[in-house]
Amino acid sequence: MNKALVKLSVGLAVLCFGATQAMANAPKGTPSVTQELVAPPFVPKHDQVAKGGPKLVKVRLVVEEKLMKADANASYWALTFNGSVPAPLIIAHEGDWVELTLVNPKSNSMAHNLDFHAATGKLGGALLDKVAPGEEVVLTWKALKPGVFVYHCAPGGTMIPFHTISGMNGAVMILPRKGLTDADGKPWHYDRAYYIGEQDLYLPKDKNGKFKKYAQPLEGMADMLETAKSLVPSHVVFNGTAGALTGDNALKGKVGERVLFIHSQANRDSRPHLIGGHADLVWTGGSFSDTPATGYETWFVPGGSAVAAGYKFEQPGLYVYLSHNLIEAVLLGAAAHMMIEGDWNNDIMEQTKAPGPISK
Ligand SMILES: [Cu+2]
Repeated sequence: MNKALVKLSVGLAVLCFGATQAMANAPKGTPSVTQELVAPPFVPKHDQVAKGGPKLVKVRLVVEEKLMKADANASYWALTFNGSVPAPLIIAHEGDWVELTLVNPKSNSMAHNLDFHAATGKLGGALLDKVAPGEEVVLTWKALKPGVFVYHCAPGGTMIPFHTISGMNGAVMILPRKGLTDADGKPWHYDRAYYIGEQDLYLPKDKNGKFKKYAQPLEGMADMLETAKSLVPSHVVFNGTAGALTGDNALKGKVGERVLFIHSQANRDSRPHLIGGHADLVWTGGSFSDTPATGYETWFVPGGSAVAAGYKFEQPGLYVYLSHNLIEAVLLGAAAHMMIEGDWNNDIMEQTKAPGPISK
């Protein structure tokens, strides 16, 4: 190689290096932490109040296209990040950077990417993080807005609704550095947090009214999009499957504990309600920059968003956390159980007379 060529290639290398640095913009020396993501309804280990300065929070999502049950009679090709519907909750603090490694193994059939509603620019990163089967990509973005936010796959055109209604969505929680505060601005800490991802499914049926089966995801795409145009879901489920969070899989808690519920719906409106309880605090629209609303019976999750609600449990026993469109909750699947341990308080509720013959 002559001297001029060497100079040119060194120059190009510097340019390329410069471009990489511009995208991965956490300043040199920023401490990094690897966040171990977990399957919902659980949330990764995290500090509610940030310790020290901003960090680079590293997360890894691996695409898995897999068959899942919508209920006992229907299965669907779920397009997932890390194998769950919804995808895992990612947690950082305002001012942190999130470094996503997105891996699309060769065994998959399609390209996938991520649009982070919490991120700023390039369609939420979707223009920078698209990967074909056999590729991986790293995207770094700064958490500018505190709140809870949806992320979802958005590879372009009809693939956007197809991937999103096939389960390819999750949520990010960006906590204020000092943690959450109540309506009076006082610190509000939670004892537990649960992430409820609500999924609307539009599964095609055959002439006999049975749910169709497909050998791989793309085979059912045209049918599913046609069914979806009706805007009438065949299923509305929590955690990917009707009954995934009921019975033995009920969410758990104790009397006196404060529980934070993070509820996301990437495509459709929802209206969470806790039967037998309330929301003490609701961060309407998912924004932690705003003062939370207080004492709600039912709150609203606009399609394409996540919302956080906090409640201190006052009584033990069964609660049902559902979408209070009761048709969707009972007939289509959008219900979870919450089992609370503790001592009953007769001051709050008592059966003052057991059922018996009418006395007058
Ligand atoms: Cu996708």
